Amino acid sequence: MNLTVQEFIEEYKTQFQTMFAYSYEEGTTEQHYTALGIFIKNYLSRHWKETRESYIKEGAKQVYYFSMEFLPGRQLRNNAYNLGILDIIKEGLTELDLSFDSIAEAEADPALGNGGLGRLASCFMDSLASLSIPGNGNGIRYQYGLFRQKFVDGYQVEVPENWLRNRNVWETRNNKSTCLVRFGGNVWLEPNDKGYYEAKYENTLNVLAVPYDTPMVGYRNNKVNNLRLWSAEIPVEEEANYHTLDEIQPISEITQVLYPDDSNYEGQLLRLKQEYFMVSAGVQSIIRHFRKYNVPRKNIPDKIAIHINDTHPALAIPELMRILMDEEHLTWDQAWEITQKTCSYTNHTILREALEKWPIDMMKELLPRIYMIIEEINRRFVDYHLPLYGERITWQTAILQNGVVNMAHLAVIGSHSVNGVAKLHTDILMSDVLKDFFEIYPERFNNKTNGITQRRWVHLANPELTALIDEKIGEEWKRNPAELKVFKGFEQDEETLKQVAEIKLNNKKRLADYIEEVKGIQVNPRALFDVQIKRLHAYKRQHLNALHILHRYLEIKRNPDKEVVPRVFIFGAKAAPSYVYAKQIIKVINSIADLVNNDPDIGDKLKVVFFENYGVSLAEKIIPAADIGEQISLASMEASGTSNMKLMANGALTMATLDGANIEIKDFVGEDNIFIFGLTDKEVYELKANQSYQSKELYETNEQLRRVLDALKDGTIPGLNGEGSAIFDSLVHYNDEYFVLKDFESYVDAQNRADALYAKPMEWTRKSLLNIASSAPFSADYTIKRYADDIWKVKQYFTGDEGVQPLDE
Ligand code: CJB
Repeated sequence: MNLTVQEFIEEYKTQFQTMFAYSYEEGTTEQHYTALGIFIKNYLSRHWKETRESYIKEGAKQVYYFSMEFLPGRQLRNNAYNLGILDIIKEGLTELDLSFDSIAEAEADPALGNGGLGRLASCFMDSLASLSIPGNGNGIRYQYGLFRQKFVDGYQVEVPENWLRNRNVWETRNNKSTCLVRFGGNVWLEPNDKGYYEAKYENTLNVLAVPYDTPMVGYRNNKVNNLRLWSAEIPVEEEANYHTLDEIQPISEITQVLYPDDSNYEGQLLRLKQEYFMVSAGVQSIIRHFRKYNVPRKNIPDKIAIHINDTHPALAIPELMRILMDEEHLTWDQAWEITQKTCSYTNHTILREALEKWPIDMMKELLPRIYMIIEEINRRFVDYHLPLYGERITWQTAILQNGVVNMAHLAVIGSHSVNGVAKLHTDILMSDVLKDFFEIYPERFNNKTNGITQRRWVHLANPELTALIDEKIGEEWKRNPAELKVFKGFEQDEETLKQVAEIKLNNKKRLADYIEEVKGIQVNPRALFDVQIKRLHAYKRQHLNALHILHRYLEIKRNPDKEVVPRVFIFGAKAAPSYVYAKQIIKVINSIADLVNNDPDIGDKLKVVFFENYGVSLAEKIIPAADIGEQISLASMEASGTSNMKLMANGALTMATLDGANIEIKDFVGEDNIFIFGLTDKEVYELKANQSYQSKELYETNEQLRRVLDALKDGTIPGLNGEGSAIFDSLVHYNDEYFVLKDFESYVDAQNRADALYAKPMEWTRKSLLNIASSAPFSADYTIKRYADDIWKVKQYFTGDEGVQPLDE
């Protein structure tokens, strides 16, 4: 199907008129977005159908990525690009006097996730399709996504995100594939005359799970995979039983809103309901689909891989057991073997507060049959391991402990593979967080360092840079990221360096205009753009960044005549609504911004910009314009990070602790081309173990630090209502849990090194180029290839000579 510009124009005009009964000239931008989205969806629908059919025809093993979060970002541009029709559409629209860019901005950005974990799931969807791997997403169609963030007087205020207000052009409601999910009631097992036990239910709450399917378009390979998001409804045959809104509430609330907590476990009944709802619907529909393969049930693991993205979907394990036993009538042992071979689990964090532990009573009441199965998994686990490993290890690894169901333990025991998301993180899982499991099942543990899709984060977000790379090394890198290293050959080429610098400057000018438009702050595009974009969390240490800004401010005030490298500090971060400390940090940074941006002594030397409502679309604007990417978590705490990869791929230099994937970034780019500072993970562990850290001593002995800390509470920063003091107290009086003060000096040092380098533009740009050229290993295509080969054992399905070629690392 080779669409021409003229064909597009004709078809688009007809399409518009058919939809709106107006001619296209009269359309609003929003209408054009809808018409264009539907045009593209129609265009890809044949591939969508053919891809699905070909997987069945080929008997292909399929992977199902179960995730409570997906952050796909806007899809119009991405889909058109991957289909290879973006330029044609742009040209066609220009001829019609329409702007593709403005139309694309009319799309709602579906915020169906909190942060890195959700975005990773979506990068993986893009890579699965682009590598021609049969891979599907399974998640929840939240009616309201992550809250929209506003700042009022510098405080975060949360507003509902009604992303479905206008029509979602990408989804297809699939009434044919609904299933029933049961909650509560009584369950018992009854022997029947066929020789097996039947599960009997009474008084259950029955919920209809309705799938909405969204195409996941592969990069120029005619492959379209499926993202299935489930929505909860009243079963049609039970509609007559529901009379009031209150009665409907227990059902409609299930898929109403995404929990806004990132790396934090809340233990609320509704969340458990959501998790089971998604998992049960997903597993039921997979097993139903499996029947199409017409192979014996013992072959389920040859045809299906279920991936558990963090513990949130870990109930897939008992749910698969339930279906195999209660509905497919397999024995426990048969079902268990299949389940373990089918399921695999990724851990995304070592934060204790994020590890899910559900009260047994809650689980028993909400999911009685599932709880029975978990109890039995646990009983068999303990019986088997007690004689082999003894009391300590067995009880520490049990699923049921002190009245709770430990979901990480369930996930490890029920899976054949457990992976971390960066080398250091996996090491910490094996040596600390899951070390007893590592002793029992060493063969299950493996590392899969995260990755990002260059298609969205470089090709589309940074078209000028992409064109430059194409010009210098050809286009092969787009299909085979390893080719990007050829770009390193240009590190001494002055002309290329000038072009790289100019592209960065252009991106910064665009961002500067945007900053002026939305924040009313004028920034100098030639200043160093220093970016920290991620969830607001104490371990990510946005407050360390804030202390450094304060330090700079005070220095400029003390030495107004000293030359400084001008900087614009850029933040984007949402805090969980109930996370008081994180919200205090937001307020303090906003107040520092007010102080700095309005001080006439400061001028262009220092500006602070905190964007509201950080998300995928904003990231696409900020990242190409960044000079420095801040990755300053306390070593050992950030499992991987992925903004570090996106920023590096766009030529930002990384300001980093030796944490998560920063370590691998350093290894690939070389330590001369990254700014490393701070404690190592080993030092952090030691300090914690010997309890020798006294943050107050640092405050008392380090004058520079004291000045900065005092500024938090002595009235230097306007508009604060105790937030500065709260942070001061946490750092000085409550012993600074995340070693902010301990790392402060070395951070300031690293920042000074950055200044010195920025003063030598060619040298800076050379390092920037080396970062771009060293970013290929962080392509999600590689990450996904490794998951496919090592964990899921799924193959790439090429048709003819189309498709992404096998990758050469
Ligand atoms: N992560 O975004 C989340 N949410 C969680 O609940 C737990 C972890 C993040 O996952 C990313 C993808 O693996 C990691 O890069 C990041 O370090 C981690 O915090």
